[in-house]
Amino acid sequence: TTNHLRHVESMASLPSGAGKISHLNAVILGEALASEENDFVFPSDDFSRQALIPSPHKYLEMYKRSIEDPAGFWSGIASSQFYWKQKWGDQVCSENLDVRKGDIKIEWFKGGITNICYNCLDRNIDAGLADKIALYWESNEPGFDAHLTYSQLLHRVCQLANYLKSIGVRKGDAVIVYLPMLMELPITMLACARIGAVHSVYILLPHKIVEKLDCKPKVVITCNAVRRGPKTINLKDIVDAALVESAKNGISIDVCLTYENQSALKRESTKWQEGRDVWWEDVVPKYPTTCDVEWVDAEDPLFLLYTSGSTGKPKGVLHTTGGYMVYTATTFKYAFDYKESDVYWCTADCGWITGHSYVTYGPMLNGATVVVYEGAPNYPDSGRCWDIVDKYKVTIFYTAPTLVRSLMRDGDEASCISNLVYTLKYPVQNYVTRYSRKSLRVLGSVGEPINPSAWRWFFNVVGGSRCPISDTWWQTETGGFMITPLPGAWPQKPGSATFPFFGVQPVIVDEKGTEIDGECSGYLCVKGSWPGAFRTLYGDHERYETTYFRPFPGYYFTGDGCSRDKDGYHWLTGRVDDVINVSGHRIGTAEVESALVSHPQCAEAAVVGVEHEVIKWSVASVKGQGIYAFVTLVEGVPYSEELRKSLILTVRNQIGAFAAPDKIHWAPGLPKTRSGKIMRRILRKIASRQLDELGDISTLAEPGVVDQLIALADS
Ligand code: 6R9
Repeated sequence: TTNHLRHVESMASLPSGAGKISHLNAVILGEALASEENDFVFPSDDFSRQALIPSPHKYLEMYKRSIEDPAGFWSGIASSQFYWKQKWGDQVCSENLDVRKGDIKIEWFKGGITNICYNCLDRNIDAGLADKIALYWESNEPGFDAHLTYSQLLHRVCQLANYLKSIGVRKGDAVIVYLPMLMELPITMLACARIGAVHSVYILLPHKIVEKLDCKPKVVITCNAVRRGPKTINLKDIVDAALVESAKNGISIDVCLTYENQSALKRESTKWQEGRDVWWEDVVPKYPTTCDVEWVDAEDPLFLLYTSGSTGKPKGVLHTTGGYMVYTATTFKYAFDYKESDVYWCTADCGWITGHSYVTYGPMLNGATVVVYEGAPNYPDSGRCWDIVDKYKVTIFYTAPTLVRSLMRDGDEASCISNLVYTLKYPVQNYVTRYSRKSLRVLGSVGEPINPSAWRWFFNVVGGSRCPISDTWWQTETGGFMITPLPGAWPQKPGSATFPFFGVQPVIVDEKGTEIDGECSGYLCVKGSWPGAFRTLYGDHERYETTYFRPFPGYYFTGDGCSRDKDGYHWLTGRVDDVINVSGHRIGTAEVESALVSHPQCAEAAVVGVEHEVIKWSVASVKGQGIYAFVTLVEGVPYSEELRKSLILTVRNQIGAFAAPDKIHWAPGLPKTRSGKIMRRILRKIASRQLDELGDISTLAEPGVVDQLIALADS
């Protein structure tokens, strides 16, 4: 940290926005500067003036306090901004983070009695937000929408909470939630929290996961179907199949509460199991609109989120109540420079941690107005996001690089307009600029490193060069943001997540676990604990310790690679297993991908390492691993030999000859999870032609792309 503080201190002497306009222009023009590291994008004076953290000085002052006195820093926030039925005991935080000193233990605000649903709803209503819009819901089909004020939301939450109690759900019981982005999803999460039940939300419900659940759920909450783009997806069928599997493993579900999503599928067409299945609309509205809160300890579990580990059993990441509450609310507030008048839209699904922390809890704890969108971001066409931004006057827009790149690929020119109504409303025009977007003031990115070229497009085209981008680095395990820009506080560098959030001490270590100082790259770890950290892997504390605390004793190991530049900015280089070793050069896949994507005709790239001897196409020399790049192209651009050469040349020029891909594999689409992460595990198998070892592809957003890729492998 001393190192980090020194860097920020030197940065504190940088001028803020003033006088930097010409530099900013150079950045806007997209001039490929010699090094990304020297690319500063300064916030405007106007933005900084109104920002919660207006300068590096202010950040530094708060950051120092958060590190020197974490207990004082966090308890100050916890007691002034949240309701506690009873205050925590003598110790704000009690922890052991060193496996050599015994079991890993993290506790914050232990003995404090509270309820996160109360803090999201009742507390804000008491503070005068009863009639403020809590949720705007936008359907997949343009023109269909709904909204709820804070008091209406509380009523809905209480009705469901009462129903759940009536069927026997008690404090500590697990509830499985498999709902699309309807208002009923945050309602369900909040209702569980209100009665102390532990929700476990899924994006996908492959039976492989259900059969391995340790939490012995009795209730599943789902809906019959959802519309995503032109497709109708029958969720209830998926649930039914998963429940058949789980029954074989001794998990019997008593109640499957099913919301009838009428716009997608009518109830007559839904398969039904009498005695187990119940229509939400038939029961929930009959219950009272008030419901007493179940007061819980700060360390009582709030939710489980199963993340499909790359191998073996899924990991049940467990978050508890108090620390998570304080952390998500505080990170949301500062990283998005939140103001009461903001309208916030995060495109993430609630089945991803991003939806937990930054669709539901973080924003609601701040009394924010949140947009929930059911559908596909490019439906009916690639302008939909900006249509929604204009419709609701969205001020903070938070999304993933994968979406930014795909919208960038669809081009600024409208080339295919798929819907008649849209064609009439918007005769061929730019997908982005046909909308005003002037409400936007802060943009956000999460999930992967955002390539500098995608960053610039997001910044210049979407944000009109006006809106800072919060490139938030964090994980399911961390609960909330860890390394993130604070908008307006300091200049950004496109592609860098910048500096740690308050209370977070990132350290970069070498193979031996020794902390390295100054300009360096290595394994990213975290020293000390922060309130939002996960407390265990459900039912497997041993695996928690082995995976996260044993690799570098004394630290939490993130599994990510990271470098720190001369100005102290952090650059995430991807998962450390995504490092390729070519003739002794360690190359992060993210670096090569970034270079490829900076080519004007390349939309997206995924790079994997392959053993040289197994590849027919390899050059004769033995380089250890070869670099195999999958690329998707900007819409309308044909793949050609000339383009292949020019892509390779781009990488040579930007990184060096040693990083030039040995093989370019043209791909119409890439295999991704629903949260937008490229599944490199599958690409590695395709690259090394081990096609019978593809493994489970059921968690892919579009499993069809795998066949396409295989078909194109040797063309
Ligand atoms: C929130 C979330 C965590 C992994 C993480 C890292 C990658 C997320 C990033 C990022 C670079 C960012 N990641 N945000 N890499 N820059 N802004 O994504 O959680 O699904 O658990 O994934 O995602 O590799 O370790 P989760």
